[in-house]
Amino acid sequence: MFRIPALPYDYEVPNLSQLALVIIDMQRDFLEPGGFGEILGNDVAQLGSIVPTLKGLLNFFRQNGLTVIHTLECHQPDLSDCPISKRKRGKGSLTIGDEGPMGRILIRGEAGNAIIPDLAPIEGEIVIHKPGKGAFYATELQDSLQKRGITHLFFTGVTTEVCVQTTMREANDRGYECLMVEDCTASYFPHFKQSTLDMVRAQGGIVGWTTSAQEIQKALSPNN
Ligand code: C5J
Repeated sequence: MFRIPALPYDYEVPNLSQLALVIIDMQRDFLEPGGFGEILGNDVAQLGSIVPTLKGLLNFFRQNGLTVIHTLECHQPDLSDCPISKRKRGKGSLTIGDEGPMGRILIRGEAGNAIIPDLAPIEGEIVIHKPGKGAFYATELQDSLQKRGITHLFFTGVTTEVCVQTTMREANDRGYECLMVEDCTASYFPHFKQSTLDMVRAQGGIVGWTTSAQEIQKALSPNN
């Protein structure tokens, strides 16, 4: 049993084989100028600060042979999996599927849709392409987790209050033990990130737990 100091109380991992690190949507489309995040009017510079800490946690998982899952928000080139309502959102000059500086916006396979090079998946890691905000909607994620016997999920990535929180809530309803890594998630709106952390921890951890990358690495370290 591994015990991680967390809020609102310690988080326990019975066995490391039951654990996965979930990295949500660390894509150029959200972190770089010219992508989906910027066309919605956001300051994309807000998101880059978590990359070194998240990279450290990812390396820790890799070095210890632990399960890593990456997600990408994306749509088919013919947009058959993109509801009209989603295309109509936002007031930018471009929308999902339009040609932008990094290729077609939020379209699978386009340059802007890739995960940023610092966090690119390596062989053996699970990669989930998702058309929605939540990673369980219209994907094979639940099957993948069940096949591997995974019950405990650490959530990281962007943006905290949209795709990260949506996926964590979906996971919570499916019975997973969910922990959000405070310094490995970011929002275009820092106060939304803070509110999300507060919501997760409220009411005795109604959606799960939060902690830092350092506490995780200390608690799970083989030398501990
Ligand atoms: C958004 C996401 N914000 N990955 N996507 O549209 O959070």
